[in-house]
Amino acid sequence: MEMRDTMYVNVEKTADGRSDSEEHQYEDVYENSQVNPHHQQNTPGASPQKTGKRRYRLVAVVLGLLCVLLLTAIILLWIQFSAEQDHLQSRLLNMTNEWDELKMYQPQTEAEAEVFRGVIAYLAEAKQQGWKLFHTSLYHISTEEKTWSESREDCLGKGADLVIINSEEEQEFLVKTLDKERAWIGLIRSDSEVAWEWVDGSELTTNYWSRGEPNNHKDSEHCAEFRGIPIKNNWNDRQCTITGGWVCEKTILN
Ligand code: MMA
Ligand code: CA
Repeated sequence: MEMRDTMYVNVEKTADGRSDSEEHQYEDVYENSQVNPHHQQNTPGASPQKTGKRRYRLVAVVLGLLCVLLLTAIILLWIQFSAEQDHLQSRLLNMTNEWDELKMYQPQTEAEAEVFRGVIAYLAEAKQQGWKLFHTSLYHISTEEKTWSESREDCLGKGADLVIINSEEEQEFLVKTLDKERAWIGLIRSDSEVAWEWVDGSELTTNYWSRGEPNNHKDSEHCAEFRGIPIKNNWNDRQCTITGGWVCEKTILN
């Protein structure tokens, strides 16, 4: 008897506890319903009972191997999944406040988890390129100096536009982020007689002009900037053709 057979028989007898006579009953039933008439020719000299037993064992061994394979696959997938989770976790932990909030988000379905993974990947990439996340927007502070129009061109080229300030929180975030740096914002008027307008065409409602601004100095100031003073009301109107830093903004929604 082969080693494999020995092992199998031992397992069979201890694991399912069936008596020897019961075992033979099963084998007889199996033997009688046998559909392959050539089977016995494959094992000349073997008794019909022995042949049936072998086939029965073969089926059991194959099923056993399949179980082992399946279990291995499940374990491997599980290991891979937890490694991915750990990676995401550690990556998110390195990020700032906004990211701390984001990582608390618990996707409810697999489809949602998929979208969440996409968002995380997109934001991680943006962060590497110097974008800062605040609420649902990404902000990019220039390292060069350009005129207002050139600045806007740069933002459009980045899939963004010059920043539009819609809330006090956003203004405070930008004041804090820019600190003493001057920077163009997406606020302009085509001439001295018309109202200020944001780059998306919306009218200016809440403003954060510095005291005494906009003064349209020398009747030539039609573009708005953060004037480089870290206080809440720090906008100034300035000549559009002067060069300065700028802030781009793009939404993460869509
Ligand atoms: C002053 C003030 C501003 C004006 C700039 C132009 C330094 O600030 O008059 O309103 O826009 O000068 O340089
Ligand atoms: Ca001014």
